Amino acid sequence: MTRPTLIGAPVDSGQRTAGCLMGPAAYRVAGLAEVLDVLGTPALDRGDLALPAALPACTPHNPAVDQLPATLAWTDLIRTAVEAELAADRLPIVLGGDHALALGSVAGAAAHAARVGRPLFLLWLDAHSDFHTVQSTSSGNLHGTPVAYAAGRAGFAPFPPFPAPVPADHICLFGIRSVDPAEHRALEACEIAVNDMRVLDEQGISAPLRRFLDKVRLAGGMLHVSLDVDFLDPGIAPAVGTTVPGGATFREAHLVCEMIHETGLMTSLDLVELNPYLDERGRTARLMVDLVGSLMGRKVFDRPTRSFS
Ligand code: 5AB
Ligand code: MN
Ligand code: MN
Ligand code: MN
Repeated sequence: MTRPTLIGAPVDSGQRTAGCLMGPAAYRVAGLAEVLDVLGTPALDRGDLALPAALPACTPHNPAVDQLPATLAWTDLIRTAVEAELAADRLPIVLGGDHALALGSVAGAAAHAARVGRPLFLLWLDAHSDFHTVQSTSSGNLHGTPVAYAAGRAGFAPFPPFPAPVPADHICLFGIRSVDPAEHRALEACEIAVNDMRVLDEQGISAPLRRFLDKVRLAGGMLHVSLDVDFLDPGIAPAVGTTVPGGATFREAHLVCEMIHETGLMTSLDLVELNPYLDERGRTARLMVDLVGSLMGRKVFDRPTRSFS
C-alpha cells in the first residue's frame, strides 16, 4: 500500500467564515497520525504549508470575488506539493483548510497523471457541486469553484490554465443537495455524474458508487477523492460553515470510505471545510479522522468475498 503523506493546508481564503485555518491542527489533535500508525500505514507529516509574505497582485474581472491573490498563491503551493508526493510514489492527504485548496490539489494530481500517462478520475463527496467559475460565482467565495476548474471550464482568469482537464465522464459528484442556478445550467450541459441525495435515497449509496469505481478500475485510472465535511449530515458533523440538512449518515459515509478502500484505487485525498471553531468537543474532527481510518483500511471483520473482482 502506498504510504500516505500529510500536507497541512490551512487555507481560509475560499470563504468568509473564519476558522478553517485551524483544520490541520484539529486533525492532528484528533489523532490522524495514530490511526494511520495502527493500520500499518504510518504517515510522513510535512507540517503546514504557508503563504509567502508577498502575494501576487491581481484584480478579478468579477468584482464579487474575495481574496483572489491568496487563493492564487495557495493553488500554486498545493499543486506543487501534491504533485511532488505523487511523483515520489506516495499518497498525499491534504488537510484543509477550505475547499479552495482543491484548485491546487486536483491540479497537482492531474499534472502527475498526465506525466505518467494515466487517466485521472475525481470523486467529489459534497453537499455542493462546486461548479462555479471565477466569473460565475455570485457569492465570490472561491471554495465553490474547484470542480469547474478541474473540468477545464472557461472563466478562470487569472488562474493558470488547468494542467490536464479531467473529462466530464471521469467526474462523479456524490451527496449533492445544494446547486446554484448558474451551476445547474452548466452541469446540465455536460456529462458529469451528479449523484444528488435523491439518487442516493432511491438507489442507496453502494450501487452508484460501485458503478463509478468500476469505471475507474477498468480504465486503470488514478482516483482523487475530495471529502467536504458538509457531505455529512450536520447532525453528526456540525463543524462546517455551510451546513445543508439531509446529508450522508454515519454509516453511509463509512460505507463509501470502506468501498473506496477495497478497490485500492485512491491515489490522493483532500479533507476540506472542517471549521474547528464551530465544532462540539472535537466530534467532527474525530469523525473525519475515523473516516480516513475506513479509507485506509480499517474494518470490523475481513470479508474477502465482498472485495471487487
Ligand atoms: B463548498 C455556494 N454555491 O458558490 C457558493 O463548501 C456554496 O466547498 C459553495 O462545497 C459551497 O457560494 C462550497 C452557495
Ligand atoms: Mn465543497
Ligand atoms: Mn460543500
Ligand atoms: Mn463550505
